Amino acid sequence: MKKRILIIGACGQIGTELTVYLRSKFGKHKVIASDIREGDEELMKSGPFEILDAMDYDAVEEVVMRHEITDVYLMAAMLSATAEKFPMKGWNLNMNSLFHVLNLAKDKKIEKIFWPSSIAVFGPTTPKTDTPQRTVMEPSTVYGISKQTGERWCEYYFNRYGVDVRSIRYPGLISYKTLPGGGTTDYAIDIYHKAIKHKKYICFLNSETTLPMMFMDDAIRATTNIMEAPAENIKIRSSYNLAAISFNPEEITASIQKHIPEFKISYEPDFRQAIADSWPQSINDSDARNDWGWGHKIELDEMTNIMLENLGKK
Ligand code: AKB
Repeated sequence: MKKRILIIGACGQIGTELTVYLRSKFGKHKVIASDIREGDEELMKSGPFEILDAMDYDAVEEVVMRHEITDVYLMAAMLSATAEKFPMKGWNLNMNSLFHVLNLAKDKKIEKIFWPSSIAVFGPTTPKTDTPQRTVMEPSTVYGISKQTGERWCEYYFNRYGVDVRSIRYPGLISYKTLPGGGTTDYAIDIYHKAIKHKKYICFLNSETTLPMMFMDDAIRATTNIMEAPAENIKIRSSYNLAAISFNPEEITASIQKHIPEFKISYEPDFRQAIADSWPQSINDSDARNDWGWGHKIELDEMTNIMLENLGKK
């Protein structure tokens, strides 16, 4: 098989697990991991790795040509909370890296792109529940603006140049292998770490902040399924809504207390509350389900079992 994959941002929360999964599926030498710095030992030992700055077009092109890459997964991004602190850095990273891979595909140097969008494309004027695929989108964060703009460019490059770009709007992703960095949904990971270590957690969102979330295994399955689906099934070339579970801090606490009854949560909302309040509570993902057979598997309590069991071992 000719397929050769480059993962840009392979040491991040999604990239780490995506790299391991794709290497197990296609063989370790077919999957080149890259990031601006080295990742954990397991990832570094698992196959070829390149130090690569996603903002440097020449460097990305050189790695693509040298390794005869066909598919790029562009996982490097600055997430919502960090991008509010560094707006121009967030914008530049999120947009420039996308243009680099879109232009490589336009010039036929690669064949296929995966680019992650987010529920952050929605804003305060979007319907909050069962948010449709097509609806009002007025994102109020730098990250959301960059993701919505990116979606427009993906669709444009598909329509104008035939670029095979595929994308999903990730909800908050929960995993135990690699920590996330700088997101608003990160509390839903930190809470498990603190429950095990200290039996208490101070949450930066209030108790009623319901957000769409997903366990990482489901997210990896969605990512690889959309990339492997026949091109004609991918009818949306901006980005697909994707849903699994929705919960608030009170509900995840109750789920943890089934295992750790003495666990306590308290609330000290900070600037991330406004970001969370601007996002939907639940997502309608019927297009993804109909077009390429998406369906989530892991519910809240099962996720809690997996998280506590695996973090408890560390
Ligand atoms: C964030 O919180 O910024 C991300 C996201 C929802 O895209 N996890």
